[in-house]
Amino acid sequence: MKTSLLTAAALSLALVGCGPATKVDTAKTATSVADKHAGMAMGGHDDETHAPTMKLALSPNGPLAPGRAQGVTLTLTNIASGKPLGPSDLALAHTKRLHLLIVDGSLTDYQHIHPVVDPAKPGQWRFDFTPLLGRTYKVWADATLPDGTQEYIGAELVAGAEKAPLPSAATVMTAEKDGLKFSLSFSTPLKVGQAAQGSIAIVDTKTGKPFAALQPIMGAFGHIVAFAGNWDSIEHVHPLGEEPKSEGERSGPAINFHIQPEQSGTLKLFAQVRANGRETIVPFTANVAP
Ligand SMILES: [Cu+2]
Repeated sequence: MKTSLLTAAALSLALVGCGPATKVDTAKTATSVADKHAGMAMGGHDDETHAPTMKLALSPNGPLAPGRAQGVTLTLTNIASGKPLGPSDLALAHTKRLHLLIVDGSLTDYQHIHPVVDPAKPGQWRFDFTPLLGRTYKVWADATLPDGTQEYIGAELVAGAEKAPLPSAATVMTAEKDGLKFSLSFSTPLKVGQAAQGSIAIVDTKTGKPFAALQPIMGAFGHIVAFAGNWDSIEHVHPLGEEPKSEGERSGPAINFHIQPEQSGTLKLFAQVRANGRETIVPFTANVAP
């Protein structure tokens, strides 16, 4: 496993000069990959796998129900020390200490939430969650340790007994929302273990012209998250291109990223951008050849 990952890393270096995308299977264990964007920007490549070091626990303050906001208490614990982790134990990544990527079993209701710390309860975080569906959700905490090691730590939240249908496998490469049209393409057909560059071109639907006024959102011009169809893994996606240095900066008309899928089959991607002062999330479905 270690060897294959190293090979994959070398391959991705050769192809696009970026680190490996790594499957994380936290239903059982959480693999992690050092995901050093700063290092990447400077040409450094010190990605490597580690055993999971953190554990995630979620406790809703009441029953979760579709369409209703519910407070949830979150504890992130260092497995070795048993110590709960607060903001000072985590590094800033994309302007936040902790990102939650939440998705239901059909991979349709995706939400990106930033928990906050309760000053009265050290070691405890909280967030409000409004599930749209009465199903089980997977919550992936995206946390970066001060040494730059990034981990995805998974846990489940049950919002009802409804069984989620399998994610649709039909390819969806375009999306339209909030006056923008998004078209996804890949430099090469997606294949397990093979690096590819993805690009999402954005057009203003009113004028039909390429849209080049993307605003910074969490220290980037766009965030892309990719879930494998088995619902049990999240793929590493590395944004490419310059990061904004000020709020006034604009970018477009495309956002580019690097991905190296670790799972074959359906791949669901969500792109999150900010334009005209509004945040927009759009879904895509691609397929990864074995
Ligand atoms: Cu986030």
